[in-house]
Amino acid sequence: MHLFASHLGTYEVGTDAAGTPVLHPFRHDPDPSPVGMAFLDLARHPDRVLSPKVRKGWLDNRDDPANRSARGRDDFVSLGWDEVAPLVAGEINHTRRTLGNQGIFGGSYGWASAGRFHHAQSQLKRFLNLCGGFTSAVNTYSYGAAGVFLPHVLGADYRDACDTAPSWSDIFAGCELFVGFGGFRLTNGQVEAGGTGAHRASPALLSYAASGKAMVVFSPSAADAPAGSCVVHHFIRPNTDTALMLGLCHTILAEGLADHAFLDRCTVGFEEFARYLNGMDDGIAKTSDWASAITGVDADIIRTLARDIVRKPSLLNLGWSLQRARFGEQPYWAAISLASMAGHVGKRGCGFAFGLTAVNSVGQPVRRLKGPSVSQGANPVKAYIPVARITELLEGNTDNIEYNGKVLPLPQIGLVWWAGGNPFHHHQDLNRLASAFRQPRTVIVSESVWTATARMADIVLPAALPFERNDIAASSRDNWLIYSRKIMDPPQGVLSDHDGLRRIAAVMGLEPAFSESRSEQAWLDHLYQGYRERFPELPEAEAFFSAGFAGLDIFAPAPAPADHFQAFAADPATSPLSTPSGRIELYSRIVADFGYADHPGHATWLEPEECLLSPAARRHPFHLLSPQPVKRLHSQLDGAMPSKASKRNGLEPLEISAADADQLGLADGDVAELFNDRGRVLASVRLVPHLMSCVVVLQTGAWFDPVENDGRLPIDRGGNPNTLTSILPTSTLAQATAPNSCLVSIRKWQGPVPGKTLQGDEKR
Ligand SMILES: Nc1nc2c(c(=O)[nH]1)N[C@H]1C(S)=C(S)[C@@H](COP(=O)(O)OP(=O)(O)OC[C@H]3O[C@@H](n4cnc5c(=O)[nH]c(N)nc54)[C@H](O)[C@@H]3O)O[C@H]1N2
Ligand SMILES: Nc1nc2c(c(=O)[nH]1)N[C@H]1C(S)=C(S)[C@@H](COP(=O)(O)OP(=O)(O)OC[C@H]3O[C@@H](n4cnc5c(=O)[nH]c(N)nc54)[C@H](O)[C@@H]3O)O[C@H]1N2
Ligand SMILES: [Mo]
Repeated sequence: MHLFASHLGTYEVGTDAAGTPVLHPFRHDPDPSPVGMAFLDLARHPDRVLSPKVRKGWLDNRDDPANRSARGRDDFVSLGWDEVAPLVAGEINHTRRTLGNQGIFGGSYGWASAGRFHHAQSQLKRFLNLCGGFTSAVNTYSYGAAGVFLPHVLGADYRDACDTAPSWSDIFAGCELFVGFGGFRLTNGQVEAGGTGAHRASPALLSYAASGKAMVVFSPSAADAPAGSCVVHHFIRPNTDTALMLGLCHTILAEGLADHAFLDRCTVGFEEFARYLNGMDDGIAKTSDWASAITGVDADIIRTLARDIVRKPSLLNLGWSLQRARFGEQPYWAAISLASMAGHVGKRGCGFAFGLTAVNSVGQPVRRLKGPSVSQGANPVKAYIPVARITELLEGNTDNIEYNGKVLPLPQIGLVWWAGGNPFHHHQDLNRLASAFRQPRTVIVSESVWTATARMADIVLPAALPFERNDIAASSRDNWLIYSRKIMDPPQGVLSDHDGLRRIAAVMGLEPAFSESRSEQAWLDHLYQGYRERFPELPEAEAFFSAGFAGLDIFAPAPAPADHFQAFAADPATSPLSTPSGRIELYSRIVADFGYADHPGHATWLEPEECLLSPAARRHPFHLLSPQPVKRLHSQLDGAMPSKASKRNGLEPLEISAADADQLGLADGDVAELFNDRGRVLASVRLVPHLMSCVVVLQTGAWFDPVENDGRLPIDRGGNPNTLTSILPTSTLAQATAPNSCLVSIRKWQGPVPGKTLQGDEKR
């Protein structure tokens, strides 16, 4: 079978009546994503990068720092690979000479495309390590707060975003009350880093919701609750879930319902936490009435739910979105504390879970195909940043940042090289990021399309699209292995990242070490061999490549693995967690000793500077949420049909309630301007029935397209929410991204809508 693999799933390759290649759903996928079927649109995309490009001002004047202010505004000239390779090699050598290897930033965060060999960051990092190393980045935008903070509370085994949830089969078997904070955005579950052969997350959630078991969902959007006769949804003010959970904890404590046997056996620090709940030090008891005033959730609902959570075998699930907000560590700690007080941790399908339906793999009862990858080698440079501190790094105004009990020195950066990510989609406060990107001497971007990031580069290296090369795709959290076979050749002048880097490595005398003299097929054979060594039940290579797919348990899922916390809860002495105490730390001495005001030693309610309760809401009265896009994968496929069709007159939709729109004098289809002190964005008003008052939504991923505006803040006609969000971190501890804490004002746009800025490769 001829297959194409993507993060949105696997597709069968066919042809239409005219003989043009088309994608069809994979026959073994019970819930295929229609969005991924649009991938081939990119082959004809007007914004395709068709040859290496170099910015004119840089080419003419790269030794004069004044040229940098034209980044993002300048013309480009086309060069051949033979001309661009020595330019790139020259910049690497220049940076090494002047600043050392730490002057190269190669962190390159981003989702790139599925495929174990042609993974853009791995290829670039392998190459840069051969050049002597680079300043790197750690953690993710997805799970940046939880991934750093949870090891203090649950131990290092629970660092990974997909490792806390019980399996769906255990949930069906054991859970009678499922409480969701942050909701279940079903389209999110259709994505998996590395791809999948079978989407099972949304069907699993929907069948739970239809099972007649109780489900309660708290979210500012009613659309986050699945349909079901026993599903109840309550609105909650964004960023206040911690207060709700503390109110639940206080009720349980005050009514004598806490499971002290579990708390004594399996946790440490309950005493400190209880002091806080009772307001012994701050004079504020965290009662249900207190929580109600903060969250907007009725106090009776909180009290009733507290009793239900204790009495019924219950599971608390938190969306990852909650920790992409200011103080985003706290709702996770509060949920662990609440589940511990209820005594459900370790019971089958109960306790707490993070991210069920955030991506497909969370809670999947499958054996995992953890396999080999292309070695990145070792990085001799020790300097790194938590990934969301890129603006501070490039601005160069601070010498160091505090992070997780350490002080990280920030090196001076002369060369930035991004491959397989789009910071002008994913990072916050894009106008400020644009200024930061104008600081280093040279910016290189490896891209297939003219993203806003490519437009900010001095050198753009055109990368083949994922269907223009052969690869093996697999997610280490899934059980499918897919041979993603080339559908067409890349345009002349476009190379895969690997082949492009080979050309540059050749100029630097590093080619044999980089390629190990293997062809693409030899690399795929090598990787497949690695899988077979780990999983001998996989077929011979020849059989795999001709069938197009293989896997573990493909047609009969393996029995569910035991709940993570089962053995621990049964006997913490023999199955301890890898925390200092071996138990769940409801109070962490280590965290407390860091002394961070924004991250105390136990779960704590801290009011974000930007939320509906804060004084800043008097100036900018709307809370902007920026969830994952329904019709795209982040910024990928924004130019393809499903995403284009979701826009109006080319403008990204602003989701808003009818009552809020009415107050603003806005009607459906009007053009609205969202603004705050950081940016201005145009969007098309879309009235929706599911949002609470004063909460509006711009989905992520629309291409940032700033229109210069006489020295005032540029107007982003592309509609990217990150034009408005802030770089303020979740906390000093995790230094993670916090875009879901963002206030904006909204007004009707009176003037004409500016047209799209430069489009088409030939115009560069
Ligand atoms: N406001 C707000 N912002 C957010 C979030 C949010 O919730 N709210 N969520 C954050 C999260 S969780 C994430 S994960 C990030 C996602 O942010 P990113 O991962 O940066 O987003 P993508 O659009 O997937 O970027 C991948 C880029 O790689 C390119 N690419 C694909 N394949 C290849 C290849 O083979 N070679 C090369 N060279 N390039 C390739 C694509 O064209 C695309 O431009 O966004 C974050 N940003
Ligand atoms: N189609 C599609 N799916 C994707 C992606 C994509 O780009 N496209 N990206 C993938 C990636 S990289 C990631 S990390 C995951 C992210 O998965 P999540 O982090 O779970 O998803 P989000 O879409 O950011 O948010 C989910 C919901 O949380 C709610 N929410 C936001 N803030 C709050 C709050 O303060 N309190 C409460 N109670 N609810 C709140 C919003 O209403 C939103 O609908 O999605 C993945 N899935
Ligand atoms: Mo993510």
